[in-house]
Amino acid sequence: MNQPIPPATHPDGNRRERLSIAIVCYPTYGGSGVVATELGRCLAERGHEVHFVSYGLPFRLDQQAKNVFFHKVTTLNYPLFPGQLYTLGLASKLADLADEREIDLIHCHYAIPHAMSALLAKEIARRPLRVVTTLHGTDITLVGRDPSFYRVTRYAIESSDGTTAVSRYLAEETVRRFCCECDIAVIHNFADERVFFPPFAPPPDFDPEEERRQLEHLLNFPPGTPWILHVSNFRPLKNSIHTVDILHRLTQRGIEVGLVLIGDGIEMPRVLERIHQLGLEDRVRCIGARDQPAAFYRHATLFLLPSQSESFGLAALEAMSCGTPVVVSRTGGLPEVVAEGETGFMVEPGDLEGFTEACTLLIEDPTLRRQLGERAYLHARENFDRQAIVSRYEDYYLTLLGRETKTLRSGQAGAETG
Ligand code: GMT
Repeated sequence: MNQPIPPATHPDGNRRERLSIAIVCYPTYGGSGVVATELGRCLAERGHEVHFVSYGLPFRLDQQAKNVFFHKVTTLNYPLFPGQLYTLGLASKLADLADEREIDLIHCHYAIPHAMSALLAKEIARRPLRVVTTLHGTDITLVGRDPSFYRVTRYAIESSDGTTAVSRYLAEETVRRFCCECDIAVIHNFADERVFFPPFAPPPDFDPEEERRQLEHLLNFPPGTPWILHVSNFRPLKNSIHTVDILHRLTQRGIEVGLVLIGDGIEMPRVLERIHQLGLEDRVRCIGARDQPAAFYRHATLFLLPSQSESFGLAALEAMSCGTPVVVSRTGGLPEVVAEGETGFMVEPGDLEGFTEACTLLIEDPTLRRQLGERAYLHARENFDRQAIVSRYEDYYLTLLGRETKTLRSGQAGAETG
């Protein structure tokens, strides 16, 4: 006989109903997969049963963690089909899972095609299900806008039981572009403070100086060289190539500086070519995709994100959580994450001279750098608190499920709507 399942424990001391949640995300190097993985892990730590469903293991997922399960979607590749019908394979997997593991709710990260698969699974499954869709960025600003997907994206947003967006900017863009007749809850992203902490506020038994020495050994820049960090999935809208142009301008100003690139993507060959064209091989380190980038964030001189568009900019938040000032584009949701002149600088996308100037200021003024780094850390902790954000998702689920939320602290029920 099944043992009674204890209610989920919650850091505010209340106990909540234990849910069985399916999380659908992309497994590849990218912010939406990271957010999905970190959220799922935190929900599992609270006692919920969390099932990740994707075509590959999400790149930061620890399968050994308690209450965490991974289900791989496989699809038939048949000569009549123009491509693999992932949407259908995913729907089928979700419907099976819902029945077998008594799933309460499917949480889709990135609308296309995940939300459509989840809605189909909801039709097929033999138990009632709720579907939550979190919009992350290009699912609205690029892919979903494409005429070939527009109607389906709009339908998916309107038909989900709940839709959230990672920034006010993205919620407003969604309403504007899709004329959606639904409330979109804004729930910002978070960075896990147990992993992303600064060298000046380390946990007990952690030696940041030893970590710095190891990193210096790995990077092998001349001793004392400041270095800029860029972390992205190297797609064209990240403007990663601009990091090399900015480095070039800094060296033309006579500034000794290095550049560390973490991640990979279709723009990488162009970036490598530009490094070669400008003769900057000695100053750039291409590290590739890392599932544990925190040490790099912690010891970088500054973090650079010159994107053309960015609905949130999770990498900037991770850098700030590590006490590193940021230089980012003034675009999309980044002004909701970065406090201008307080935690870093914002520059118009494409303004290479403006980016170079902001980097120069930080590289040449250690006092300013330290002040901004400290404020960045505090800003991240105060405004993007992990536990508070996980609780908002949890409350959102319970409200949609019509479940008991009366144990919540007053004023906490539900999310801000945009
Ligand atoms: O929209 C994308 O490009 C996909 C997504 C990803 O998987 O990398 O990135 C988006 O989601 C992140 C997590 O919410 C945000 O931090 C990124 O700003 C956002 N990317 C864009 O808007 C370009």
